[in-house]
Amino acid sequence: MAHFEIEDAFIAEHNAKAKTELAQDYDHLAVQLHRKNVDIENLTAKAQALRVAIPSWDVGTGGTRFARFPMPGEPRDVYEKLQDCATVFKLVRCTPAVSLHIPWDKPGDPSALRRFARERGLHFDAMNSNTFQDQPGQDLSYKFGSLTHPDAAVRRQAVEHNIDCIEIRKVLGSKALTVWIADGGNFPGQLHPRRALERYLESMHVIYQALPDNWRVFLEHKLYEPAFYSTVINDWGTSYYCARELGPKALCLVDLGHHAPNVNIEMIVARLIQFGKLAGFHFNDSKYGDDDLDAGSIKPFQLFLIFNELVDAELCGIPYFDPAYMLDQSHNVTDPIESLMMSAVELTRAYVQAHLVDRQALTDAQEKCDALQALAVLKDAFNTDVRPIIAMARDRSGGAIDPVRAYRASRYRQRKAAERPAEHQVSAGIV
Ligand code: LRH
Ligand code: MN
Repeated sequence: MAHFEIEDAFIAEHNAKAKTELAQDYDHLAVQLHRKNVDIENLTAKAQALRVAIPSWDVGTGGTRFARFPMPGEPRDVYEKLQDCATVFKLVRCTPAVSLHIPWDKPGDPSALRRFARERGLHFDAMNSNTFQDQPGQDLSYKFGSLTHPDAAVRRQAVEHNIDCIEIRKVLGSKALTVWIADGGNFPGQLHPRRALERYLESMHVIYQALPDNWRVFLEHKLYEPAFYSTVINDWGTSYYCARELGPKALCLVDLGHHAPNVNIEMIVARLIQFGKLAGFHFNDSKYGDDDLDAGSIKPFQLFLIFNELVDAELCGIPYFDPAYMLDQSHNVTDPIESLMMSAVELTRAYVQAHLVDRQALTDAQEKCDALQALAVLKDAFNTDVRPIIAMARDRSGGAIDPVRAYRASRYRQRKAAERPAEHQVSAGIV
């Protein structure tokens, strides 16, 4: 059965209806920005240049420990996941990279998968190892930990899994491995905090030695869950210490949902930039815990403030500043393709608004201790409606001016429901 794909002609036809209004809104904004000596074309070029990676595990419906409500037309294997990632890329044009999770997406034939991806304009970004679940036929369980498990044999098994991931990646062609471990305890006394961290470093040193030159390993910290009392790599400080101990190829990845409520994440970003250890991000949003909600859906100002630190570093030409931007969300009640498109648009909004900040005026206010003026400079950028810029950027890059409307008009999901009869029974859990 042929696989339905949205054609460029369909997108062009869709855009034709919206071009006039977009041009009017764009020209109007251009006049407003010109008054501030801002060249709108520079911002549109920035919007066209932004790149965000899509996590393969996010194109399926997510769930919680209580339930998961699959929808018709869900991808059933890594190839169908790539079809959906390609559809997101086709409509928003800023997501050519896919981040795989092993073994969820372990390809039988990595070079065939690489070809399939390339034929759809996709390539692979950081790969994620998984020692937080037991796989069928696995010798030793990760119930009580993986890289920090008291039993050296379990640690060895976890190290070997990460090295397997490195081997797969050599064929798939991306140069970063993300290591998030769930290791921790549910009760006081269950873990010896210092011994556990020593074992983490001992295991990570072996993985680090297996990394080819110019590759990077991203350490992902998380405050809690699934461990509910102590987590071994629980915060950015611990992650930073480990990245320093391991060496220049080790960097710290910031998943926005992995912090206690109200933690000042943009400050953590500024620190990791200054220390030369910022790997990149798993963007999402949350109200309480690691809710994995759509980026910018709950705290859009925080997302803007994070990009304000990133753009400030970009403009200051911080050496080796090359953060990886990835989404990591769980789409429990929306069509994942729609949520991923809107989240990519939200990141582009925050990035463009951060480029709108009058850096000289901000520095002047900071140096004069004029707190109100400093906030006003940031708010002026955040309150500027840059949607005409990011829509124009999509249009010029061959994407859809209104990606969700085009996607719905294509009836892609309904067509996939016909192509992909559901195989699985309803289950709980994030994927
Ligand atoms: C852990 C995490 C990690 C992934 C997993 C799917 O909460 O953010 O990045 O491996 O989600
Ligand atoms: Mn994550």
